[in-house]
Amino acid sequence: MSRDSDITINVINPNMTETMTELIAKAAQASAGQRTRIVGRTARTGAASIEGHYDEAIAAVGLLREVQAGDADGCHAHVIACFGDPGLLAARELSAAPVLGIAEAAMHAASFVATHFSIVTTLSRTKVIAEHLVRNYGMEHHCRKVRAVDVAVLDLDKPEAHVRGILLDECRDALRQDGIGAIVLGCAGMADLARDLSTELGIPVIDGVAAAVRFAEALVGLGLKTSKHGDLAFPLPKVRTPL
Ligand code: 2AL
Repeated sequence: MSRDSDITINVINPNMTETMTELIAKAAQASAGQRTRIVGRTARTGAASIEGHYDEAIAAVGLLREVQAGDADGCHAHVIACFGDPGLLAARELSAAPVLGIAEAAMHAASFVATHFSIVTTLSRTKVIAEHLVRNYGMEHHCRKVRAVDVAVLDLDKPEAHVRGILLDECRDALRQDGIGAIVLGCAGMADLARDLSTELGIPVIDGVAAAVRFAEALVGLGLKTSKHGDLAFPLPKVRTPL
């Protein structure tokens, strides 16, 4: 069993935008235990931002490559820092270390602190991705609504996009209309906003990067690894395109 101080977490941004990886790694380190080391990695192939099914599909291979790199470096756990959790189950097949998706982590965290939550994501076209995940993760009883602010992922850090104000308005609408006790932020690029929004709104606002990092620490601390019995066993040896 590892102590907190021994843990290295591989936080992978599956989109190709380095500035976003920096924001994510900073948020991950800020939420991590004092002596947990965060390694931020960026996918080298795929898309600049992930905002649809096609982007998710082409991002998956780049993501898997960074899982493999993290394993080679001896990381104790992996975090997929994109709200669609692209390639999550494939990553769990590839690695024996725990792999957490930020959507799955955020929804579980929300369900621990509120009976109902809503998700506030980026573009409307990505809502269906979050809705599918809600069903896949058995969260239909907890998630009241998936909302979108129609800000593109790569505009989130642009001052002229006024993201804080737009998110606050959407969260306030969710609070008034959805019968919820918590908000889940639906993009890794919103990681730096959760704390401030939570203070402003007076309810838990959950960033999946922080939640996944803390859950990863807990799983490593418990000595739990990804099961290699059944569907998450290492991929069968066969002819394949190398990663
Ligand atoms: C995301 C995310 O977290 N990173 C990315 O590129 N796209 N999710 C989203 N809903 O826009």
